[in-house]
Amino acid sequence: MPLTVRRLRALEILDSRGRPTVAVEAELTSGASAWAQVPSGASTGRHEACELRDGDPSRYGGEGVRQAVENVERILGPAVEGMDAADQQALDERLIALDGTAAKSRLGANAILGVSCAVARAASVALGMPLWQHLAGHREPCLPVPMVNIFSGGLHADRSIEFQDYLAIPHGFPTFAAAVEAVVAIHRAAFRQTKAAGYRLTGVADEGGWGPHVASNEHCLELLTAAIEQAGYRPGEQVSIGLDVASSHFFEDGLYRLKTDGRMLDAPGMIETLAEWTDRYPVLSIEDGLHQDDWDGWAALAARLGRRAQILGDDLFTTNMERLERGIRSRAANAVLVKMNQIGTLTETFRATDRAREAGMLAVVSTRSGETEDAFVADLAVASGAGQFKPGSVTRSERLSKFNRLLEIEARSDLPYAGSAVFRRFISG
Ligand code: 2PG
Ligand code: MG
Repeated sequence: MPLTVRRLRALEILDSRGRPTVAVEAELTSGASAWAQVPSGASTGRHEACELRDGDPSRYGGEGVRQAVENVERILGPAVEGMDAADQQALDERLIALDGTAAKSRLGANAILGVSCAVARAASVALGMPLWQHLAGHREPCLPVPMVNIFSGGLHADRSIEFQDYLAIPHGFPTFAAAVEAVVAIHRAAFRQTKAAGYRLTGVADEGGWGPHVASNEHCLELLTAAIEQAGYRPGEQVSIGLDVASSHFFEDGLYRLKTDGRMLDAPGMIETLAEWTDRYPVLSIEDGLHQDDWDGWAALAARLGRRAQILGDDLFTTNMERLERGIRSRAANAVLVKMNQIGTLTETFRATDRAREAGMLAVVSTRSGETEDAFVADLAVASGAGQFKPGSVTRSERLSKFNRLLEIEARSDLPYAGSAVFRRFISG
């Protein structure tokens, strides 16, 4: 019996930064219904799909999403009523066609993604299947290695330093649960290291990591390496480091402005610096090391470091197939960061992880810096088989909803933990 969409409802809710976002409820004729909540970024790439905001300064400083909510209830809902909720591709194609613009700027990618996810979850409820299993289809699901934010800078910590994320990658563990235990110990050890180095910590940054005003961008790498050791783990072997440079956000007039370090670098200077740091610290992943439109620079960075580390495109690709194809052709990166709301439907999101695998690239499913308590993306990460997931840190409930969901999936299934196998091409021995 087909699972038919009966009705969609939508609501303006708040994300983890207290900014409005969209929630959608899908009800099927079987009686099953489910909600989905849409995340929102801060360090957004120029080529992302459009997040529709009202622009009415009298409400939430113009950031309200009432128009997106209305688009779900008045336009998208009636158009998908009667469709088969289990046929995600047909549903998403209808949504894409209804909008009709490349960036989903007419109806809003936030409105469209809410519908795409809510219908998928309602279908999984009706089928009595865990969401990850319903989403996985022919793919090989697994528990992903989390890439966990320990120190934050850039737009997630009021520009305390320029680099945005210093992440712990706990690949050398047999289970997801053991990996979580390790990163929690490292997060705590990082607090102790930072205090011992004389810095004041008064709270956590947007993604739950520490956001200290350290003396230099490199110093966070020292602190994180020391924290891994102090927590009792072997850097590089059990736990490696990831960087999200998010460099588009401090690139001005042709230069990367590392104000904290008193340095201005061009692209070759950035590549040199990243290479030096990869020599000195157990760096296994470098995201957005160069700005979002420097295709030649990216190819040079990947040629220089791509055998030793994951060269990961976030703002570069924005989960957009045209940009991903260009990156594959030009060897601009060896990995793609995948965010549902950068593109706006589940079908397009899976297209990116599937294409990466086919092209021999790695993929990392990611949350946004503005999240909600919805853990949909955790199921997506499992279903994609990507083997890597970027959930933010191990504090703040919008982050823990994802960790806790993955712990639950691991406990209730036989799925393997992706572990060090994901990084085999970089880790010798
Ligand atoms: C990123 C994300 C998550 P934002 O840059 O990778 O860390 O941040 O959602 O602000 O784009
Ligand atoms: Mg990023």
